[in-house]
Amino acid sequence: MRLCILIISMLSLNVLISYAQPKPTPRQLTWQQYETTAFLHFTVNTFTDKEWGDGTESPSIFNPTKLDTRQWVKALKDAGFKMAIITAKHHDGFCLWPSKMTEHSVKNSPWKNGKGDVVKEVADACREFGLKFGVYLSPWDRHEPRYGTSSYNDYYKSQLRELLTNYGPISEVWFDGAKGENAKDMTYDFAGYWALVRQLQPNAVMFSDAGPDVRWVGNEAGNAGETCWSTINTDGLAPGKADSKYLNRGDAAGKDWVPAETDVSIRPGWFYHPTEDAKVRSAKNLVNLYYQSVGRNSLLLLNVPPNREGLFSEPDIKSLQEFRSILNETFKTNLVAKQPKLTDKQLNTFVDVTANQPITIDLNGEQSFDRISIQENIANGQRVASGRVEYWDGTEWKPIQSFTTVGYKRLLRFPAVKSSRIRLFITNASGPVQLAEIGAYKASARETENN
Ligand code: FUL
Repeated sequence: MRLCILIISMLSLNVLISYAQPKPTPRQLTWQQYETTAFLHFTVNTFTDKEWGDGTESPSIFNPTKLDTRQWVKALKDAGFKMAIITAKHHDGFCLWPSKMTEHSVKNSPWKNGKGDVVKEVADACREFGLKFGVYLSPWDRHEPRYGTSSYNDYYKSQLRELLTNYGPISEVWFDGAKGENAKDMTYDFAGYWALVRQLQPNAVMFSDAGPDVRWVGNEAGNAGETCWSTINTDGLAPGKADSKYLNRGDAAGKDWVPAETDVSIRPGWFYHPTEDAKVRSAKNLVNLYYQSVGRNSLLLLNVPPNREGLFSEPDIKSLQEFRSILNETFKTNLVAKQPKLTDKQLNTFVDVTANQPITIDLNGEQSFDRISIQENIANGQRVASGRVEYWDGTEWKPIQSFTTVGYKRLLRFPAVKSSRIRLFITNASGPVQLAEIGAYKASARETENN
């Protein structure tokens, strides 16, 4: 009898454990599938040639005479980006919208005679072109005199409220943890900020180093961990204080679903600098970033800084266009033979896979391919810890590549092989695996050529 009770309680514990496995919220799941999103760093720094303004900049220097947010957003749309996040206020404290809380804003700039609102123009362009819209509001503020006192939290929340109520739906709010070493002591009321976002924009995901919805990938070089779990333990983590290696890899045993966002700039700096016009990442370089972020279960947040005229510069637009055209060419034709669940581009139709029981996948006859894409049905969590793919060479199975985590997407790159069949081994998993999609592709020559 006792044994029976013990077994029953162990079984229910098991059920509890499997139910307790972290899963994305609907807003996180939607966000992850955007894959490529854009950052827009724009402020007084654009005119001073700085990366961090010190808060003494005069609003009179902000004068982007040809500002055209439609040009920015159209370029992003054409390049397949799904969201744009504007630096409404960077560390210098200058506001790109006419905040009622301060005079340090566009309302005292010559641009549009002080009647302009960059945040509104970006929000409107995003709506017009069908992109989601997000805002960055720096907690660290080097201009506002209240900074360093508890009343700054009210100031910050009032600004957040303005952004969250006057510009339509907001899909992401970015909380930067950065702060200069000699900055005044300030205890930010992050719990209060986050509550306000949940109340006013419940569909928005919130980014900070440590979540709550989206975490930093731990570097600004465009590199998600080779192993990248969407789970971490947020206990004891705080914006600006998290361990970057931990964030880069995530944590297989983490109890919180907080996927990694890979933020990186198309230029060396986050803001526009004329001297960097010749240092814009090439399309091929951007494609590599895509593999290192989206292809490792992360999301690419690529910064494209508008210039002093208020426009995207030509070299940036050219790289963006070519980037998407290469990706489109590479992933145009899935060489895997069509099957109802694994090639329908739906995460929620999947095949259950057991660890160490290979599944064989037919291609459309003999094919030459050098890319493989694998996806899990992350709506139900992330389970794959390691695996490998092999190809049939006519006589035996030969290895192609081993991998660790999969999650939303794992992209493999390898020298081309010719075959009509591949097989997939999941060698280790933290629970039952739901394999959602598999693809084999031949990369565009523009990706693989040596130049
Ligand atoms: C950092 C900031 O200090 C940089 O200026 C930039 O905004 C980057 C995205 O985040 O923490």
